[in-house]
Amino acid sequence: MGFFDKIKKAFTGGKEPELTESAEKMDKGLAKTRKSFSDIMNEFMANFRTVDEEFFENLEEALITADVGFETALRISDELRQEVKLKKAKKPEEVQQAIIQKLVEIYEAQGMEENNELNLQEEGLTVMLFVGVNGVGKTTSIGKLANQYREEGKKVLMAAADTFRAGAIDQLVVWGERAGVEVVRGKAGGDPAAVVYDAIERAKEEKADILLVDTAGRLQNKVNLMKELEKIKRVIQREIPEAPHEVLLVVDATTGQNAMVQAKQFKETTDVTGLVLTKLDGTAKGGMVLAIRNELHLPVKLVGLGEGIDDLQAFDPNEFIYGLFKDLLTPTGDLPEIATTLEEPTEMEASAEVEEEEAEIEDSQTQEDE
Ligand SMILES: Nc1nc2c(ncn2[C@@H]2O[C@H](COP(=O)(O)OP(=O)(O)OP(=O)(O)O)[C@@H](O)[C@H]2O)c(=O)[nH]1
Ligand SMILES: [Mg+2]
Repeated sequence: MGFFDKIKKAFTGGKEPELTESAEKMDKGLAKTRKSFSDIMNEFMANFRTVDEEFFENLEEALITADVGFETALRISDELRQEVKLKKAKKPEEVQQAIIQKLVEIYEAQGMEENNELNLQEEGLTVMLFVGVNGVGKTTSIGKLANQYREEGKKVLMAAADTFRAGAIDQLVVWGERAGVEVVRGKAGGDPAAVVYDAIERAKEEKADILLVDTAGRLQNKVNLMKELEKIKRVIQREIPEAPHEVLLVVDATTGQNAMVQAKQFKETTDVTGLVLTKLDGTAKGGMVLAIRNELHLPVKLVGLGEGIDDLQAFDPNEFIYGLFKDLLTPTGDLPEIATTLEEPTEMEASAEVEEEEAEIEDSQTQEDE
């Protein structure tokens, strides 16, 4: 499936109606991130004269500024150097489309095997461990997620295993009240692994569906932090061998490459199963999502789009890419139509659209051949 089709599909074909609402939310939440990405690309394009060596150098620089990652930036400009279509392009819009298309192509290719869904057990307890440095949004994300699952009718428990930072336990308790979810807690300064043990026992007794474990973002030092996480994991595994079902690393998207460095460090020491990317409603540059996939090879599973209880969403790769690039895609005349088609098309409309597109593609191919 081609570039436009894929993005289009996220917004039209084959989805449940309620996802349209989430697409809209993602779209709104990403407004600042999108603007910051578009600004960088627009500034780059404003200096466009011809596709020469300087062009590629500036492109690399712009992409790095947009947080797509160093390797990805180089790869994109290298691949674009080979593109005949780009060399022939005279109009800035054509050049811009070629760049975005390449970004999406690589992103798609790298995501073939990626599973962005949370590993929820159909039977019995699902344990999710949240890790990450201080202030990234672990506790907030847990509170939001607990609320979502509780709303879905699941029995949820939270474990306050950040016993290090003063106030951390109370903060989770406040979220528990908001979400209507019970918090298993111990003493401040106590052993976090003991809290987790208690929480698992309780979850078993109460036949809970989901246990969300909050952990400390900072200890005396990094080694201690990693050791503590290991200990927590061992305690969980002793009780439930196949758990934790998710070890979610929370990173703050506004910190760009710093977040990438943190993720690499955690990945080396802990078996991270996925990422929660928070604060995408802020001025994150969004390109990070490409760097995460292309260079880190960890699936993003959840995104934080605000401080409110409803501002956490499942990560949909297509929705996200559309949300990030849509301002840059309009010049082709191919996408404005999508922007207004947030509603589900009827089956007939959808198939008519596909036929139309196929005809268009054939047309353009015949034209190229001529
Ligand atoms: N705008 C915005 N703010 C967020 C988001 N997620 C978390 N925050 C804010 O980030 C700040 C830190 O969040 P916490 O949940 O306390 O972070 P933490 O990782 O638990 O931090 P420590 O407990 O210190 O390790 C809070 O002010 C949150 O409201 C988000 O998606 N968007
Ligand atoms: Mg916290």
